[in-house]
Amino acid sequence: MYGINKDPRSSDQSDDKHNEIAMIKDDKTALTRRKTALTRRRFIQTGFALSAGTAGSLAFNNAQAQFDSQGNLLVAPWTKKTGSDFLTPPYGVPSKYEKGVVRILPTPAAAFPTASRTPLQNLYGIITPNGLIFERHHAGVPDIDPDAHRLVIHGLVDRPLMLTMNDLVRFPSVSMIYFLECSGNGSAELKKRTGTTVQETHGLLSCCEWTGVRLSTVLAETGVKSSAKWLLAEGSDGAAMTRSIPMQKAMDDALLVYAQNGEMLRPEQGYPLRLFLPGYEGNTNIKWLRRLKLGTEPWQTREETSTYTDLGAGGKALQFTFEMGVKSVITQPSGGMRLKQAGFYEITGFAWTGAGKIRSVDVSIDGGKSWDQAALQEPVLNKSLTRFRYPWMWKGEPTVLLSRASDSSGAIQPTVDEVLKLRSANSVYHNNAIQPWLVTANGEVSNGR
Ligand SMILES: Nc1nc2c(c(=O)[nH]1)N[C@H]1C(S)=C(S)[C@@H](COP(=O)(O)O)O[C@H]1N2
Ligand SMILES: [Mo]
Repeated sequence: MYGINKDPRSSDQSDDKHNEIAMIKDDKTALTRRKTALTRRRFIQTGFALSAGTAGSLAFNNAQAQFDSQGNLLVAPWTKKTGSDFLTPPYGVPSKYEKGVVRILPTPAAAFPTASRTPLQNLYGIITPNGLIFERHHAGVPDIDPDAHRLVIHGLVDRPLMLTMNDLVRFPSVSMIYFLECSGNGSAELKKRTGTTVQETHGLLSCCEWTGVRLSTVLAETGVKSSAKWLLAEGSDGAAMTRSIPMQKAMDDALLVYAQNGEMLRPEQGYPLRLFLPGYEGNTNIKWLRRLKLGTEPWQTREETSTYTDLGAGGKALQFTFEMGVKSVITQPSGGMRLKQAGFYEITGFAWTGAGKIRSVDVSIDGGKSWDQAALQEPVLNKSLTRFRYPWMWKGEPTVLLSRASDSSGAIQPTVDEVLKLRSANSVYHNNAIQPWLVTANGEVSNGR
């Protein structure tokens, strides 16, 4: 009845294309599959319409408009001709209709922007595409020739080593999916509402499949003296970013990473080599890594004394806060969006924790009066973003949407008041507070901080 037996692509095609289409037409299972898909879509529409009470109150258009008077599915103009040739440049880019999906600099614009933010509201699944990963650099992005790059390992080791990139890629490698969050993510929001969108409030966050060699594998090659308790990691950028890392972490799950999401690191992510410390604050993941030194104590570098310490309730600096706390945020709907009509929406977002795995995410659709468990999308991985989903039938009432994560260590995401209780007024790092999104009766969604 929907005219699906008449394949719209069979008109106006080259001979080769024609043969392809003929093969598809012969494939009865493919046709049956399409028929079932259409019927199922119809059923879902009816199902939602029934549960909402009135037909047409939902955000789906009547499929009838897609068919001509004989009941044949209408054919779009782009179906009637051959598409464009292979696109240039040969490295592919998203559709031109997606050009609004980009990283942004902070608002209001900083005099010297040092971070760009990931458009979390536009992401699907858990992986951040390489062109959308937030960047944080303290002295810009260096231009490093991988053939000229060296990693030196020295200090309390049996055999100091200087490794080229060619040496490093010869080691046994691993690929792991992990999140990376700047400990300054949401720092301004600790004091007051500053951001409009989730990109502005939470965009110093990404999740990739990282490929490299385990640091413990490389350290087995140098030998580690038993007196070694700390590791110094130094970047070769203009900031010479340098942090002290406990040896326990270095031997546990630390990676020397040279690739992300299936290709070599992007320059802004540390090309050609970065340290990756799963679950640790972003700053410790030293990019453009050139040196590792083993020692007995932390070095008290600038980035762990004057910055990247948390001010406790009495104003005393707490050192160190390596592990990122349990956190979640709803990305759809989120600040700056508008719900065009009452009806069904899927509430979805991310949850993550530096402590291990996400155990559960609760969602409130009534400003925290009641909470209900969201579905966690598999895979739920160690120190990775976890996608959660919650079905919501919005009746048009003004409300507040919240999400609250808990993790495998038993930690539960706090409210902003609970975070502030443990900190002094000038504290800026590690804001893992629950994010409220206000929804007005006309569907506008805004930051409820
Ligand atoms: N060498 C070096 N490493 C660095 C930085 C830097 O400025 N220089 N910035 C750090 C900070 S503060 C963060 S949050 C992360 C950001 O990683 P990304 O730019 O790949 O997202 O890198 C860290 N590693
Ligand atoms: Mo950071």
